[in-house]
Amino acid sequence: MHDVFELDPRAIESYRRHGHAVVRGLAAADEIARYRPAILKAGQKARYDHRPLEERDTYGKAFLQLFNLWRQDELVQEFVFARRFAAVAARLMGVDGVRLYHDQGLLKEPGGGATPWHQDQFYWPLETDQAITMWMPLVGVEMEMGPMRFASGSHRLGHLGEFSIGDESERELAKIVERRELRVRDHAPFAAGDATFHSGWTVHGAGANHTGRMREVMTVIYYADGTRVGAIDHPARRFDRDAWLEGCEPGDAAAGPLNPLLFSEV
Ligand SMILES: O=C(O)CCC(=O)C(=O)O
Repeated sequence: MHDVFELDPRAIESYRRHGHAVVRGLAAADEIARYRPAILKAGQKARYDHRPLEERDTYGKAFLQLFNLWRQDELVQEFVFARRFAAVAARLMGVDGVRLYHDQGLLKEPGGGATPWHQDQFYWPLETDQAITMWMPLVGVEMEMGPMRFASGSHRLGHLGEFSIGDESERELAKIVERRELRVRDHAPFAAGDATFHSGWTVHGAGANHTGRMREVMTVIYYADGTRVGAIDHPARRFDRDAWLEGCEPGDAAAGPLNPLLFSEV
């Protein structure tokens, strides 16, 4: 994958102001065609929830969540480690370097439910506000397939409560979005290889998949190089520290063996 990408300054402004931005054509169609089969194959191996859709709770119905696919396949690793993607993440946040937190495939099945409102950073024991997710469809995604939606400006509100993703996060965060009159934005429709980026504190969710097609999305989470591990003061943050920050204790640099530096200006 080549490194060069001309980032539209309007994306930087949107990210800083609203907590989310769209970057069209970040990966080309031929690149998606090359990496998609490997990502889907790795995803099949990583699938841990084999219950039928109707037996799952709200969170389980929203998508199949397939973690750290880069560890399964060299081609997937090339995609997840792409300097081009990491450079965009760094430029949006205005930092010199970014490390990998983890990747995840998010497959919203035909008939899959809505993704409840939530804040990602509730899960992340990272002492920084400079953390970001790239969400990249591997297929065209129109409104009916359940693209992401973002509560603009919510990243500035910080940690809004100990809400893991589910019915409670949907209910409580919807109240905040309404009370504060936050504008809800999506960037649909998407071509394969377009991407959105959102900040760790941005309140976001997604619609249900009303089509007969799988909404195939790959995500990569990055944080600023130099970030320290935060307090392990919630079971969700303990889970994340153990899973994604191997060997790192609170106060340590968040730079374990699973957190390579994917982009550095220096
Ligand atoms: O793809 C979705 O439905 C939700 C994705 C999401 O919450 C995320 O990438 O942070």
